[in-house]
Amino acid sequence: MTAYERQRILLRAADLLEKHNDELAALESWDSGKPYEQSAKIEVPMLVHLFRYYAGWADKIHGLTVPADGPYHVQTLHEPIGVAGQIIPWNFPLLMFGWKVGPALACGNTIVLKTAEQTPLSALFASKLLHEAGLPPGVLNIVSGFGPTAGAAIATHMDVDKIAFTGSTATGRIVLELAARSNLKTVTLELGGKSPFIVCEDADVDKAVELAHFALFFNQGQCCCAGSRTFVHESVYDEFVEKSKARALNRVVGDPFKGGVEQGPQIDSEQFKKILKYIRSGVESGATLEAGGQRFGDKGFYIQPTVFSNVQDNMLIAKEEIFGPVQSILKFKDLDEVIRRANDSPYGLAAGVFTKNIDTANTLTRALRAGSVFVNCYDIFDAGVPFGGYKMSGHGREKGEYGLRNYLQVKAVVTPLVNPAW
Ligand code: TXE
Repeated sequence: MTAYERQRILLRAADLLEKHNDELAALESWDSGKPYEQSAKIEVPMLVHLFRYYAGWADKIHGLTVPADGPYHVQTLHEPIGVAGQIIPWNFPLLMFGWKVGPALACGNTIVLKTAEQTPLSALFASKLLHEAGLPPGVLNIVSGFGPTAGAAIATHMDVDKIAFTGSTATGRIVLELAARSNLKTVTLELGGKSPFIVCEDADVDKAVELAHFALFFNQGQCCCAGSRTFVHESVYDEFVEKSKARALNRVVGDPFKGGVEQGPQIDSEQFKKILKYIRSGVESGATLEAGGQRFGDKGFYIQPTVFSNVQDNMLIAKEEIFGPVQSILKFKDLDEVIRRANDSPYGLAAGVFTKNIDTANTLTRALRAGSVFVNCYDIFDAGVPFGGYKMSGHGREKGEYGLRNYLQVKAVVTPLVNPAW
């Protein structure tokens, strides 16, 4: 298929996804428990935008001519890799579908994508719409299966040329091993995080509280890049803690299909129990429980928005990914100290910086070892902005122009300038 044909299909797909915004959003919220308003007003529109963005790339992917030494014409061809295996998680099923499928199709690959066991529905419907848009049979194949069987089969398959995985660091390691043991397929990984959110002494405390709250509690706290270590300068610490507590107590928890609800249930009983265990560990290790700490109500996997203050770096709640609505607030004195502590983590996915001082912002953005640094904002996921991790948060970047590199082979073609006289 030509690049122009691929572009037309991706554009038609975006139109169909947009037309079915409400059904897609309903499926997403049924499966995951996230607020319907969030699915309908943020996530499906982002998916639509992402398909238009990658449609725009489809006819702009090309190689170079290289001024090699000697009488040769050298060119590079950018070709599709072949069959892309893709394994996605349950926290953003539609967005993860888009981040993986959009660039892979723009580059001309075929796909076998496995959804998470908890959230199979929205990707099936989105894939149906892509076929309605003109995608030929066999190009995009969705497998609703379990990790250790269907997922592992994709990772070990000798005819799969590339694998893109988003999920836990432990499973990412398994996927990398399976790829190494089979055909050495190339692997991109987007894994866990324990991202610092740094509130400096010059910050407007009210705004910082709101942004730090959003950075942690968005999507029930189930974000790989959640700002889950809130570092606050000692001069504003007490005020920040008081106001964060009040904000958490005001967070609207409930039926995800009710208007105005900010927080639905956690994804499943396993995650629910894991989060409550971390809350117990926070209390036992001596952090101060300021708000929440229990399940919310007596039905479903709801958890009260929880805030801990006086959190120390060596506590489990400050080191491990909780993946739930649990904010840990730590105190710092100066920039060198907070840079050292923020970077003292095996993860490096994202970081937040809240300051009015441009020097402080410049210093922190360069010193922090993270794939995304958000200054005075958080969770900006525009299609053009690359996303991925340093250290054990992963390999490679998704979205933007960088995201295309995961799905392209580079072929060097060398031809003598004049036919050699043999
Ligand atoms: O993840 P898994 P789980 C983190 C978060 C969460 C923890 C566990 O901390 O609490 O991971 O969640 C597939 N071969 N994140 O157990 O197992 C699985 O079917 C191939 C962060 O749900 O990593 C699903 O499709 N695939 C994260 C996908 O991997 C396998 C988002 C993710 O599941 C497999 C989710 C195997 N052997 C959880 N085993 C993020 N980075 O956003 C499982 N899978």
